[in-house]
Order: sequence, then C-alpha cells, then structure tokens
Amino acid sequence: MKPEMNVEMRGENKHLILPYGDHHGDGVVQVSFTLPLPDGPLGDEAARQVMRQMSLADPQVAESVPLGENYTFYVGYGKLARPVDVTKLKVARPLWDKIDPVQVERLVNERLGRPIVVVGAATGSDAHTVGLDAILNYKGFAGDHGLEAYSCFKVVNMGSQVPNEELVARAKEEEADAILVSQVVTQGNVHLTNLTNLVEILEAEGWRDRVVLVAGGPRITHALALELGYDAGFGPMTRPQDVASYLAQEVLRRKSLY
Ligand code: B12
Repeated sequence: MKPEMNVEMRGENKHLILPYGDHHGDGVVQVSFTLPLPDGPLGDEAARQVMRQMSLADPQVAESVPLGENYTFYVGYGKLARPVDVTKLKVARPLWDKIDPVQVERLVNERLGRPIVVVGAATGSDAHTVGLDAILNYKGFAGDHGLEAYSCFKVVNMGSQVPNEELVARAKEEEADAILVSQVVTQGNVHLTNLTNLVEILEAEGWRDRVVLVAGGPRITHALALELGYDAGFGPMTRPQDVASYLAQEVLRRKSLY
C-alpha cells in the first residue's frame, strides 16, 4: 500500500473515517468467503484477486480451510483506501426513546389503564421461532425479560409457519393493539413477499390503521420496514426492552395519551 493512501484521519478531517486495524487510519479490514477452488496456490491468488476487486489494497490470505472437494474457505486482510465521510450519511433513526421497564409499566398502566394486546408470529413458511420468542417470551434475550414479563402487555405468541390470514384473524379476535411479525428466512426475498402480503390483507380488511405493525428479523431494518408499509422494524440484537419502549410510546401516542 502506498504511504499516501494511509490517511491519518484526525484534526480537520476527523469526519473522514477508515476502519481501525492496528492503528488509527490504516483502513485494515478482515473479510471471509468461500471459493469453488481446491486449497492451493491458485486458490490463494484467486482469493487475493477477489479482495483487489473489493478495492482492498495489500490483500493477504490469513487462512485457507478446505471445505471438501474443490471448495475452500478464506479469511483475508486488506486495506481500504477510500475513507467514509460521515457528514454525507443519511441515517433512518427510530423516533422513540428507550425507557426502562418500570417506567413502561407505569406509563401504560396509568395512562391506558389496561394491557396493550400484542399478537406475534413467524409467518409464511418461516420456521424460526427463537427471535420472536426472545422478544415475546418471559425468559427474553440477553438478560432482558420479554414482553410476557410485563404486566402491561397481554401477549399472544402464535409460533411459526403461521399463514398471514390466520395471524390477521387472531389479531381481530383479540382486538390487538399491535401485530409483531418475525421473518428470518430471506432466500428468494420471500420475506419481502410475505411482509407485503400481510399489509395487503390488513388493508383489504380495513384493519391496517387499527394496529401498530412491527416487523423483526436479522435482515430487517427500520428503513426497510417503513418502505414495506410497517410502522417499525427491528433487526439483529434487538432487546425486548426496545420493543416494549416503542410499543408503549406508539400505542399511547395514537390515543393522544403520550
Ligand atoms: C436455529 C436455526 C434454525 C432452526 C430454527 C429452530 C427454531 N425453533 O427457531 C431450524 C433447524 C428449524 C432451522 C431451519 C432452517 N433454517 Co435456519 N437457522 C438457525 C440459526 C442457526 C439460528 C437462528 C436463531 O435462532 N438466531 C437467534 C435469534 C435470537 O436471533 P434472530 O432470529 O436474529 O432474532 C433477533 C432479531 O433478529 C430480532 N427479531 C427476530 N424476530 C423478530 C420479531 C419481532 C417482532 C421483533 C420486534 C424482533 C425480532 O430480535 C431477536 C433478538 O435480538 C441461523 C443461523 C444464525 N447463526 O443466525 C440459521 C438460519 C437463519 N437458517 C437458515 C436456513 C436457510 C434454514 C433452512 C431453510 C434450512 C433448510 N434448508 O432446511 C430451514 C428453514 C426452515 C423454515 N421453513 O423456515 C439461514 C437463513 C438464510 C437466509 N437469509 O434466508 C440461516 C441464516 C443459516 C445460514 N447461514 O444459512 N434453522
């Protein structure tokens, strides 16, 4: 790597940032990928070329692991030359505050005077329940109790592979304040088709405006959820407290109680 590419992003240029490897501004990143080649000199060179094509200078193969016949897994290092200008970024930021569980309970119990009814499911063919359970079930996630642990939420967890029609029917029966959908599988963009279909059913039944509609999953962002017609989206590492805070504020706001 040429020395002039190793920009020291400090002082006036501190809005221009590079990944931090061994020292500030060196731009070093680690990448990993699999190539359909046997482990050996040709595979190593192909891996370095992949990294050059990712605009990484000084590509190095740190590790190559054969994955059966004619496939090899690579871990590589390279240096990113072009900095990111953080002043040019547009960030979709949720417009609610994270509030602690005691305050959530107090807000809802005092202002709404009844539990917020939440119906959740992993819909369509999606069989992954761990993410949804992490948010809804008492045991929660990463030491943070799920919505079932709050007295101010009534939780109906329908589990996985629930057809959108059944989810909507149950939400109507329960007079739900919120519908929570989990989508983990994204192969063939099945999550987009499925999430869109749910909005269409709710709109056709005149229920879209009656519920707070939330999508969650490892590939879900708040921006994507808004684009698909949802009120909010929650991605990886979401804590139940994030969802509890959002639901409390949004349900109360819609009733002019917040
Ligand atoms: C466990 C697991 C399974 C288990 C699921 C068991 C169960 N009861 O859930 C089983 C073995 C059944 C399974 C099956 C399959 N799986 Co699988 N599975 C996984 C695995 C290893 C972990 C998923 C998990 O539990 N994560 C932990 C939770 C806590 O994380 P999370 O889901 O991201 O949830 C968090 C957030 O996303 C968010 N969130 C999630 N949902 C919701 C919902 C709401 C409302 C909110 C607010 C937030 C929220 O909050 C959670 C907490 O922070 C992942 C790989 C991985 N390491 O992630 C693959 C993975 C998800 N599976 C995958 C695949 C392909 C499959 C199969 C298609 C495999 C196959 N060919 O049969 C099948 C699909 C079956 C089906 N019809 O859906 C792929 C998905 C690829 C893709 N992007 O489409 C992954 C990524 C593996 C991989 N690398 O290929 N799987």
